[in-house]
Amino acid sequence: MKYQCGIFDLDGVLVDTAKYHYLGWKKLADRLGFPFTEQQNEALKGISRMAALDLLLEMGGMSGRFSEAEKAELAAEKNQYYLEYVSRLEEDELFFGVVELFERMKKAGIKIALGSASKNARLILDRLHIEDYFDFIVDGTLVKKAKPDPEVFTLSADRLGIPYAECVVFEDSAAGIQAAKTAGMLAVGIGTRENLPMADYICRGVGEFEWE
Ligand code: B16
Ligand code: MG
Repeated sequence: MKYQCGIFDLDGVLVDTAKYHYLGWKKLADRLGFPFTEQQNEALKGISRMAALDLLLEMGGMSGRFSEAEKAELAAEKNQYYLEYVSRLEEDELFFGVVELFERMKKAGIKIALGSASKNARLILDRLHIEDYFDFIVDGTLVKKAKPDPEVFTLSADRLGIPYAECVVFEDSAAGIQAAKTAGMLAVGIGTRENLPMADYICRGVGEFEWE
C-alpha cells in the first residue's frame, strides 16, 4: 500500500504542548481543591476543551456543581493558564525529526494535513513557523464533532481527495487513535502501547517513522 497523505495531530505529536494542557488543568484542579495526576490526564488528551472540563470535574467529584455559564468561565480560566505557557513556546520545542519528516514527505509528493482538536492550533503553528508545510489544516474551530468522531481526519482526506485507506494518522491520544481507526486510516500511536492499545504501530516520536 502506498500512503498518499499524513494527518498529524498537534499537541503531543508535533510539539510538546500536551504537558502545558496538563499543567493548565492541574492549576485549575489545585484551585478547586482536588488532586489531578498525569495518568488521569491521559483521558483528557485529544478531546475538546469542554469535554475535558466535564471529565476533570467528574474526577474531582464536582460534576453537577456548576452552571453552564460557570463552566464556560472555568474553561476560559484553564485556557488562560495554557496560553501563558504557550506564549513562551520556542521553536526548539518542536519534536525531534518533525521538519525532516515533512521535508521527506514534500519531496515524495505526499500530502500533509493537520487534525487537531485545539482552538489554539493556528497560534501554535504560527509560533513554530511550520504552517506552510500543510496542504490542509483542520483545528478545533472547524470540526463539529470532536474526537473520537473521525471528522477531524476525514475532513482533510475529503478536501485533498485521498481515500481514507491511503491516509496515515499520527496521534498521541486514545480518542484520536479511535477516530483514525473508525475512519479506516492507519493509526500510528505516539506514546506507549499501554496508553494506546488500539494503535496499528507505536513510535516514541514521529522522527522514528520511516515513510516508504
Ligand atoms: P484547546 P490535539 C487537543 O489538541 C489536546 O490534546 C486536548 O488536550 C485539548 O483539550 C484539545 O486540543 C482542545 O484544545 O483548549 O486549545 O482548544 O492533541 O488534538 O492537537
Ligand atoms: Mg494530541
